[in-house]
Amino acid sequence: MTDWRSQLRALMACVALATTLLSCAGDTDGGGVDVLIDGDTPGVHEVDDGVDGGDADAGDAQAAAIGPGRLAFRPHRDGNAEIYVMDVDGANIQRLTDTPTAELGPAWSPDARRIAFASDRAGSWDIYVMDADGGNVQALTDEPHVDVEPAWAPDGQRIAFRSDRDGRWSQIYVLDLENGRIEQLTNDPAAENEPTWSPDGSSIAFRYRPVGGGANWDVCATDDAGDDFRFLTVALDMDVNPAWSPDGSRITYSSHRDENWDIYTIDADGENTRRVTTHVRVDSEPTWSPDGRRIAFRSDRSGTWDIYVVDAVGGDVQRLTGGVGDNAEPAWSR
Ligand SMILES: [Ca+2]
Ligand SMILES: [Ca+2]
Ligand SMILES: [Ca+2]
Ligand SMILES: [Ca+2]
Repeated sequence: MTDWRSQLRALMACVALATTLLSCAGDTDGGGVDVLIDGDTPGVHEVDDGVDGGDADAGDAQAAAIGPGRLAFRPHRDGNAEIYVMDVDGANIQRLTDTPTAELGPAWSPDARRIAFASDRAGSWDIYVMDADGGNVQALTDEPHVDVEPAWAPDGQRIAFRSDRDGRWSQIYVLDLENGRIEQLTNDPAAENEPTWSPDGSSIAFRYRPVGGGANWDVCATDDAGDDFRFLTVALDMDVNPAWSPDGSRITYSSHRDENWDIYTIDADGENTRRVTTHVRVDSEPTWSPDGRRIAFRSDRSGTWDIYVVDAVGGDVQRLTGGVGDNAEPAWSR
């Protein structure tokens, strides 16, 4: 490969990542850049994050206090985006992917044995799945459009994702893992993305913006056939990053409605809005603990992008990552 071509590809990879990240933050359209770079075979890599919690007993006690499960997340500490996992107290960080391209949007299978994600490693954004240790990577989609933001259905048999494959930049599709069939869930001129399943599998919530909606994104939902469309937020500002609680009763999301990005929750019907964080910096990308008692999220409140955890009703915030490498997209296993 000539040097200029290598540099161009690296630049385009950066543009693709930045575009997707901006889209995740809720203030642009995007995700439409395809980059052709061959990927390496992912493996497991131990990484020193600088925040390892000391002796094992103390770490275990801290993790037990926070709750069950593990956290997948997506830092940018290796020159491009990779999928990592860590214990819920921030210890035992492992890198699961190792490619020169971007891996985004980790999503656990309901049994926590597999992780779906999006990558542009084969020349277009596609949905992939790997074992929870980074092995056994398989492509689930393989076509030239942008397929990103996977969300695993509670039955383990379906994955919802965002795609522009019908020519509109953001609709939601559902892939049946048994037969490979892909059904279009939303089909309208508006933009829908960031799907999240209700735990009974009957509904999918997502981020929605009508044509001409500007920055007024909302959290909306349909049933799993795409019918029964309903608004769950109505504030005239950006309401994004929805995640359905494990017991189905609440949905968390990030919103800019109070002049800066904070974490909120609502009942599954949109009632009883509660503001969970009140920090002046950006709090976004919330994900529930499996017991529903905590919410992990991304924030720049310490001057770097890190993963934090807070009680779902609000309160003290605990930092889990050590300030290295733009940590984002936390996903708490079930
Ligand atoms: Ca990568
Ligand atoms: Ca694709
Ligand atoms: Ca709104
Ligand atoms: Ca904030």
